[in-house]
Amino acid sequence: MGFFIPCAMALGNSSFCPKLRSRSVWTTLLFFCSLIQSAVCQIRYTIPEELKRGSLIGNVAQDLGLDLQRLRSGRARILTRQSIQYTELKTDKGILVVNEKIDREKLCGDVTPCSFSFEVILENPMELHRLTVEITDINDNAPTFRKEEIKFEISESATLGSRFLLPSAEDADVGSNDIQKYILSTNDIFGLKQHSSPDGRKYAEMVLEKPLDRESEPRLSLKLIAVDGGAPHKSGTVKIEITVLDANDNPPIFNQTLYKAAVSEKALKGTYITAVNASDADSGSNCLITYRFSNMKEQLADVFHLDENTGIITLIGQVDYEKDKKHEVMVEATDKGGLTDSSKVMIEVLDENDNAPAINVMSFSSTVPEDAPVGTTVAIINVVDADSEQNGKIACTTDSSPPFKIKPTLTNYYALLTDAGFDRELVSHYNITVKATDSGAPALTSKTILH
Ligand SMILES: *[C@@H]1O[C@H](CO)[C@@H](O)[C@H](O)[C@H]1NC(C)=O
Ligand SMILES: *[C@@H]1O[C@H](CO)[C@@H](O)[C@H](O)[C@H]1NC(C)=O
Ligand SMILES: [Ca+2]
Ligand SMILES: [Ca+2]
Ligand SMILES: [Ca+2]
Repeated sequence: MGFFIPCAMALGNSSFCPKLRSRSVWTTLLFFCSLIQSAVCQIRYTIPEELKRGSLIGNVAQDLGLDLQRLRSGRARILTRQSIQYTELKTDKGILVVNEKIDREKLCGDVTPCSFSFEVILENPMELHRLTVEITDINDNAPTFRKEEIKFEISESATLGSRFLLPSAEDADVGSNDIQKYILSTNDIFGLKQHSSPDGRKYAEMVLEKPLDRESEPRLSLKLIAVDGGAPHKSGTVKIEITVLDANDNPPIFNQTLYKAAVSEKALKGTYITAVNASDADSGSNCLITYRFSNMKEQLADVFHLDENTGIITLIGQVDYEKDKKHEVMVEATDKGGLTDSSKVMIEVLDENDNAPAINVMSFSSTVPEDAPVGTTVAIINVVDADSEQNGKIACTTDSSPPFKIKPTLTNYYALLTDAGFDRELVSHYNITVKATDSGAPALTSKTILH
């Protein structure tokens, strides 16, 4: 626009710089009167942004020392190069008012101070006055984060003092209305460290102050709050979701220190004996457990089997009560990280009546004189039964009674005695059957025939 130069030249005699006579509550006024170009007076008003349309900016007539008559006759009007007509000159009152709401953020962004200028022109004679309106910031923008939520995955083994950069917020306002600080929601684990980048932007880091423990707190939800310095403050919040990743910090633990089981000595191969069970507070492969027997006697390795995944112990061989009444084996649980626990399994072998009494004739006189007295010992018999209790409790009898009878002597020994007189002419020869029967259910019997 070319009118500035011609106007400035055309002026020269008509203007003066009036004294400041009025000052509204929220405007300030400054004059710059050039001695060289005395016709040009600069007036500067300062107003806050966001005033309503029609709000008073300044009394231009008064401040320029012009009366309303002169404004009218001079057809006073505003010349501006701005596309938006922010101000309006009310010639009837001689005041400058807001024509269009002014948004400082839109007009100036981060630039401070924020102002725009325009001219008031009068004709007959021509006068040109420059007016500058400075716009001060109000706190009309809250800090905002670009995202609503940010996620972290942090190992529970992270060392104390580890730092995690947090996103910064933006606040379109300037100066003290811009972000002043960050606050982290109250928690026991993370602290906050605030920094300023070289361009003055503030940002924060989260600092690990207490150890993480996935087992007790697998997830943490925190909030980062950005606060500006306006009065009143405005703030913005972003959620911080922390997933605590597992470290193998828990060994497997058996649910019992001793497992008791019993197996019959008659049990078939594949018989279930018991199951051991360890659990591990960790997750993923850190809680995958395998089981094995530890320090097991070699011969038992063919008798018992421990499934490494299920912990189930089965019989794969033969147990014999008569050889071992119980077996004690150690079991070990190992997680994938190599941490272990051990426990004991006591397997009682249940006796079965699987042994018949064994009859041994220790001595036997195959001939007996006809006049042998009643009660003469004919044989000494030893009977043993490998079973125990009732299964090994023996009764010894003979079918040839009379003239013989059996009498227990020492433990496991029996005597076969004559129980009547003999008459060789009647019976010259006897076949004596001795029977030994245990008290098992069912009972087992052995016989032997003496002749
Ligand atoms: C192991 O024992 C725990 C409790 O002691 C139980 O919750 C779990 O189901 C058991 N595991 C198996 C495989 O039986
Ligand atoms: C331990 O685990 C075994 C196998 O799952 C189960 O039978 C037993 O009841 C558990 N013991 C306890 C004390 O929970
Ligand atoms: Ca603000
Ligand atoms: Ca603002
Ligand atoms: Ca863990």
